[in-house]
This record gives sequence, C-alpha cells and structure tokens, in this order.
Amino acid sequence: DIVPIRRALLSVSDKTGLVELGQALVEHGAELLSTGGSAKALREAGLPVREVSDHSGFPEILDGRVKTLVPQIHGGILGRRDLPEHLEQMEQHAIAPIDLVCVNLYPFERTVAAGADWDECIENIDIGGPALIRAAAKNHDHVCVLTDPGQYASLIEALRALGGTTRSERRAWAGAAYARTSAYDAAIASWFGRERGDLFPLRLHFGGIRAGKLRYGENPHQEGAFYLDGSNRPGVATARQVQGKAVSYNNINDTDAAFEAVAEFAQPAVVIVKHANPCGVATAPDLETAWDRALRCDPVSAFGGIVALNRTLDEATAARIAQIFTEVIIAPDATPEAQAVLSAKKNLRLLLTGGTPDPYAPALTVRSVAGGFLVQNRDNGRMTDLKVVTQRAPTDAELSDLAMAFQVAKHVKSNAIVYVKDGATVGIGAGQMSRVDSARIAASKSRDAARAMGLDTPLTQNSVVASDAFFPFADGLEAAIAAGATAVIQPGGSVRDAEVIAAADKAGIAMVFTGIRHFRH
Ligand code: 93A
Repeated sequence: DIVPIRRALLSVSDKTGLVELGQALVEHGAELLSTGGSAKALREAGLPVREVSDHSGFPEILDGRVKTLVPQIHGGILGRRDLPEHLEQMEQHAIAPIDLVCVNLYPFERTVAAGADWDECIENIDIGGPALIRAAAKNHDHVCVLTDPGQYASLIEALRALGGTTRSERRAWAGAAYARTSAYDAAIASWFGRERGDLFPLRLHFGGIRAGKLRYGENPHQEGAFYLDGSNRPGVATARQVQGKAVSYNNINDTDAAFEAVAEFAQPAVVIVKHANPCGVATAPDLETAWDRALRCDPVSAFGGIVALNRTLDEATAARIAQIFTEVIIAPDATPEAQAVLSAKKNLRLLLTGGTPDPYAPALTVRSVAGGFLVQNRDNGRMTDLKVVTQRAPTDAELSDLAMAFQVAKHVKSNAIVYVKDGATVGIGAGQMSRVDSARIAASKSRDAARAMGLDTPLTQNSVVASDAFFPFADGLEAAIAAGATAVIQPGGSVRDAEVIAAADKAGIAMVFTGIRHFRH
C-alpha cells in the first residue's frame, strides 16, 4: 500500500518548511504544482514548479478567490486510481492525477485575533484550501494530505525510507485534515456569533486544539487529553512548564482553580488548592508573608497541594514553599534564584504564565452531562453595591475582609463558607450538601489549625465570614457566630432573611447583602 508521489500540489499561507518539502519532493521525482505565492517561494529557491493556472489552463480570477477550484485540480485529487471508469474519465478530460496535497489555510484565526475589521476577516475565509484538504483526505487511499508544517518531516522521511507513504500514515493525516477544517469552520462560526453578540458561539469543544494526551484521566483507568480553546488566556493551558514531571489531568484542573482564584487579587496573593478547592488564601504586602498566612489556614490539607501566586516568585518565597510537599507551583514568572531553589525538587512542576488573566473577561465554561453539554458564561459577576442590613455597620477593616471572603467563596465549591481575618482565610468549608455543615466544618478545621499552633482560641475568633449563597435558615449564621465571626457577607434574598437578620442583630454582628451569589458546583 505504499503510494509514490508523481505530482504534488503545494498551496500554503504559512510558508514554513515549504522549500525543504519541495526539495524532497523534487528529489523523489515529483512534479510540483503551486498557487501564486507558494509558487514564487519555490521558484526563488530554484525549484522547478508549475503554476496551477498553467496546469489547468484556467487563470486565477476574482482576486484569487478562484485559484484551485477547477475540475483539473479537484478531478486530479478525487479520481479513484482503482476504478477503470474514473481513470478513463480523467483521461478523456485531460485530468492528471495529483498524489499529494499540501495546504495550510488563510490565517483566519490570526486575522481575527489581531483585531482586523470585518472585510479583512471575510477575505481571510479560505474556500479553496478546505476544498482541497477535504478532497485529498476523502481520497486518502491514493492521495496524501498535509495540513501542518509539523507533518513535513515525517513525509520526507517516508519518501526517503520507503519511496512513498503507507495507508496508515495517509489515514492519520486524513483524520488530522478533517480536524483542521472542522476547527477552522468552528472558528469562523464562532466569530460570526461573537460579532452578533451571541454568547454561545459554536466553537466549544469542537474547535479545540489538542495540546496532548495525558497519562490518564481523573483515575488511572480513564484516558485523558488536554485541549486548548485558542483564546490564549494566561493560565494553565498556555503556561510554560519550567521543570518537574508531566502535569496530570487532576493537576491541570486544580492548577486552573488556583490560578483563576489568585488572579482576583490586586495585592500580592497566594492561593493553595487541594482537590479544586482553596485550603488557604492570603494577600499581603509581599508573597512570602502571603504564603505563610495562606499555609496557616489549613496546613494539613496544603500537603501535596497546588500553589498559585499572582506576582513573580522570588527566592525567599520559593524556599518557604519548598519546605512542604507541593505538586505544582504556578506564577506569572519566577526569578532565576527562585528557579534555582526549586530545581532541587525534581518532581515539583513549575508553570510560568507570563501574566495573570483578567477575572472579569468574558468567556464560556462547558461541562458535559450524559447526552449533552452545559454551556454558560464564566462567573465574572462583579459585586457592585453592598447593602448593610443590620443595626451595626461593618468597620472598614471588616469591610475589606468581607470583600476578600466573598471573592474567595466564589472559588470554593458550594456550599461555601469562608472565614477571613486580616487579609487571610482562617477557615474554609467547601462542597457540603447543607450550608450549616460547611459553616461547622470551616470552624472545626480552624480549631484544629489553632491547636496545631498551640493556640486555644480558634483562628476564626474575631474574623468575618462569607457565604456563597443566602443562608436559608439562621442556623448557618449561628454556627458562624459561635465560631467567633463579627461580620457577615452573603447574597441575601431568602424568604427567611428577616429571621437571619434578627439573629445577627441579637449577636451584635454586622451583615451586608451583595445581591449576587457565586454558586460553584
Ligand atoms: O481564495 S481561495 O479560497 N480560493 C482558492 O481557489 C484557493 N486555492 C488555494 N483560497 C485558495 N487557496 C489558498 O491559498 C490556500 O489554502 C493557501 O492558504 C493559499 C496559498 O496561496 P499562495 O500560494 O498564493 O500564497
């Protein structure tokens, strides 16, 4: 099933590797057909090349919109070499077989990303290119299709070693070809959607670019892979891994949770995540202090955690983090000294993102359910005005901790209860089926943490507390008061708000309503 290449059509926007490929094809004895710009590049490299228009006897027209959309080209690609009728018809119409199609498309995605105007984006919708790719991929039994310069080396290798391509190679490239054209059309469809203000453009999973297979999924018996959505948002998907073992499915998920959370803060901040939930968050004038304070919240859970920072990681902070077992560190950057400190920990993964994402940027989240996908805007809701609902208003210090607690609660799985004191979490209750349990768990963990430090008052003493959604009953609030909270932030909006407010007033604590909730499931 080795197919040699006697005639090749090369039509590429990205000319990377074109000349080397052309050279190898010529050495192999192939005739080169090519379109305007590609032909010029090949000719300039001294390679013999025939313009598609000379080959077909039909000129490029309509500003290049019709270059290869002619029967001499598509017939040459689509004709079956195993059917005498096809071969006869090709001969009758003077259609010469084409055995290799190498096309990469007009850079539509890059044009959109560069902020081009409507007309320029439209002009960058490639029509002939996808037609060539799809035709060659369909007839892969006889024709080889390349869509990415990254594939050229293996083709060149196959020509030299075997004198042609194998069916299995051609099938793999055909599959890649359809993945490319479907991603391309998905990008176009989603651009049209966005231009019309459609929040749910079609790109979703299907336009994803596979970054690679993972060793396994959430568990070792599950397969896993990682896809990029092409948005280039700074974060785990686009980060540069400086050291450590390959990141796993769970690492990626947890690292994302940590980095998205730390990006919320303007001050230097540290977030420690375990199983997709923060177990310590702190802001401080410097990272080292923020790390120490974040760790204090729940040092037991922090073991084997993911650490996210929103500033360049410095040597002192790196040295502190390296004292406990950590799976991943993610930061915008790290000083050479910090990197040197971490390099002693061979397995520790260090990811550098080059920046922090805008927490308020619009984007979609997708999750699958049996038989479908759930799609929504990411939670970039902003708390605008706070309403004081108790007799006592929060002090300025309480207000600033309240705002932080609510911001952290946004990143904790519901039901989320978050205690904060002086810019650091001191108790986090996550993922419970009842809110009162989250409040109790947060307080009891905080007592454990205090005890481990030799203190007899829980860290939640004189803290403030946030709830990601309203307290349906007074019991959750009473648990928080019992833990020592002096002020509360919550969305409000329960039918029992009056009862909850009365319980707060009775205890002399301050409470504010945000009017916005942050469920996270
Ligand atoms: O304008 S097109 O949609 N019409 C065509 O007939 C056609 N044929 C090839 N675009 C077409 N192409 C594209 O031209 C290829 O996909 C490739 O991206 C580009 C190469 O043009 P050149 O060789 O002139 O740089």
